[in-house]
Amino acid sequence: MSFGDVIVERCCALAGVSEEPGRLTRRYATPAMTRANALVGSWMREAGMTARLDAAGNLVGRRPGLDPDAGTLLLGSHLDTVRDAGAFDGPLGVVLSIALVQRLREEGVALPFAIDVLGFADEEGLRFGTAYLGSRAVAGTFDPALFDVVDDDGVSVRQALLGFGGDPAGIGTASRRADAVLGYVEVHMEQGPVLEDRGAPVGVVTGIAGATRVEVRFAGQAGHAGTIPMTLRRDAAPAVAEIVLACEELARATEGLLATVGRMDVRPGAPNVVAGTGIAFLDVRHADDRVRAEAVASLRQTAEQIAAARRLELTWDVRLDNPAVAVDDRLTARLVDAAAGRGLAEVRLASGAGHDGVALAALCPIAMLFVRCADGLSHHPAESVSAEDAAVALDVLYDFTRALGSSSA
Ligand code: HGY
Ligand code: MN
Ligand code: MN
Repeated sequence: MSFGDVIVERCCALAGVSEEPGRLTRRYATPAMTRANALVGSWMREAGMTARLDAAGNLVGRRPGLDPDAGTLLLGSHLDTVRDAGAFDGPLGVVLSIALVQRLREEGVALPFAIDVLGFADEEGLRFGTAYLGSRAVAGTFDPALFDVVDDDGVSVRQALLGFGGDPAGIGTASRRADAVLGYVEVHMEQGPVLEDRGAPVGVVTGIAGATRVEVRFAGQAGHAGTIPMTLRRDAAPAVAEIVLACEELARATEGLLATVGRMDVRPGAPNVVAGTGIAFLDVRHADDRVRAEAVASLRQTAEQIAAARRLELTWDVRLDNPAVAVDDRLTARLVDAAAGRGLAEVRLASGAGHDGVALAALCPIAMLFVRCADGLSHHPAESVSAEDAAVALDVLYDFTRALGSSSA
């Protein structure tokens, strides 16, 4: 079986490891993640790596280098998923990096530096509304206040991590020293239509857009739907509807702005009860941080006006606020050279999606290689990457790594 076939087959096998029957959902520090780490860890060991869980719950596979002072190249991506996810968003980068190590071993390639393949534990932030819990720990930027954030069941990050076999008190041990890391290179499906449109199997990423996520909560008064006159209500449900539409309206009117409410909730959640609580989760993105910040400020003002007009209390809880992140020129040039060496046309593109590289950029130089995906579809069970394109991406990463090895020998 070709490496491309193995990569796709393993991503599909991993997609069967879910916390929900009939669809793929795998959240941070859950039993499904434990099962996923066990499966991916076995593939790491098959490739001759050691595999361990770090204090933050990331899976870490290691291939030592010849020279202990030559540092470590970090590869990988995330193993957690969104709800009702596809098989490739995250796992492709982890499984492909393991295939690289396997191929280096089979071809007897010795490198001065070590390679760590990281299976990050929380890129999507589905369970706690944050993101990058695992990669922030590796970068040394984990905010201890996050330990007290709770999920929908009232379980805190700290409790979840302890139950998962992590070590909240020792979270610092997951961080890397900047002078011991050569850089972080992530292979990821494009999650968009550009490569398919350009007829290119892979493309090199020029930068990652900034993103803000906010939990907007309106608090009013629950009550009987049949007895409370409309003029006396403090109904939180229409407030949620208004902020959702305000989001869409602002994004439609602002060039390049993407604003999404992918999750909303009204409580207590009974058809004959006026909602006392209304929650909307905003996701706001733009390539220019200034435009994104202005949009978030404008939406906050709108939420305040909605709350005042409806005599509701507003809570504006920013769960994530990441600036746009630049990729490293040198590492990126090496990826471009490796692709050119395979006769591939040079395609560069920006990433509207966030990635663990956003967190790792605080630690070390980062670069990303995108792989074409069918119909640009992602965050959807039908997302797919072909074995042929996975094989091309592996060739590029293989040449990149060997060239890095010979230049740092
Ligand atoms: O939401 C994102 O951009 C990424 O998929 N976590
Ligand atoms: Mn994703
Ligand atoms: Mn991803």
